[in-house]
Amino acid sequence: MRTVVITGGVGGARFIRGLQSHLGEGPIAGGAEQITAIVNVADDMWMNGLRITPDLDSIMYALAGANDEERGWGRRGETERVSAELVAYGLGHSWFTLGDLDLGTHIARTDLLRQGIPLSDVVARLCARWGLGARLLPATDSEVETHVHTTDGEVLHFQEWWVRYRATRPAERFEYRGSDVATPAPGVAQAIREADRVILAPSNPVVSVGAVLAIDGIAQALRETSARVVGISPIIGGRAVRGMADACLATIGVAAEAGSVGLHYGARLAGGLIDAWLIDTVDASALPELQRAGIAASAVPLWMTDLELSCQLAADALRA
Ligand code: FO1
Repeated sequence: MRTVVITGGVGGARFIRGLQSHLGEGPIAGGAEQITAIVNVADDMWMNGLRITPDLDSIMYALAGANDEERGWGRRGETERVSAELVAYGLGHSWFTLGDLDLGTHIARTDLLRQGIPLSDVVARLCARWGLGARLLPATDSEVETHVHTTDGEVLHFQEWWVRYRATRPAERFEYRGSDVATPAPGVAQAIREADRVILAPSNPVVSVGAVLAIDGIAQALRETSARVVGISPIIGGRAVRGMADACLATIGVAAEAGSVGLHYGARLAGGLIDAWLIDTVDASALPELQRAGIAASAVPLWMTDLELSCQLAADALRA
């Protein structure tokens, strides 16, 4: 079976690991099950002359078992000697640390990109080292970056808004800069169309899943695929599971509620993007309104605090 997961970084990584565990996937792949992750690139940025791609790296490191589980990003056992040197030269960023091992990835990626190799091929090359047992595709090979227009008139790259200001500066709107000319990376639309099932990971609906859907042709492929499309709420009990999805939802006028986010994606039979929507048991009161909207909703435990729970969530998603 072919499963496609549309995802951002941390939440999606946990879910995909659960999916691999449930399908008996991973490096010992039977091959009968194929997982393709279509990953957000709009968190990406140039820093110190290097192309940083946080969501792709979160998924790659997590599936490789090389990630820092506590922080949710970067490498396990990281050191920051090079970053300290950059600071000493006045070229560091107090609010964003590039670890030494992580820099190995950024240098390798930038080296390949500067040779004219498209991002999707660069991703395949970097992932080949780790033997992930899943295919990672960037949503697009173009540079698309989320910029945040704050209510006090400044425009910040998403990373600065997210990491430096922890999403505390009210955002008037999110601009997916470059999405107007971006096209899906090779294989993305085809993967969605040929999938047996598509899952929207419990990632930020605005700056992660939303930024993927902003790439021309991807939302359309979702509407047209014969696969069942199942979404997983990133909001549990009115709070974002990780990060600050609630701050992003407020900006687009969607309540930080599991039901509201499902309605925001909309039922495919009503022209929307999902057939089914998983919410946590604490949000079960939202089931009727979702079902009335044509969304097959179910309430299951959504917290993925360990692999066992992620595996169970994957099983629930495939059954939804
Ligand atoms: N997040 C932080 O909160 N602080 C950091 O210093 C930081 C550095 C960093 C470096 C590379 C990378 O790929 C990700 C990094 N992140 C950091 C996380 C990043 O902001 C998130 O992974 C996503 O972009 C937000 O979803």
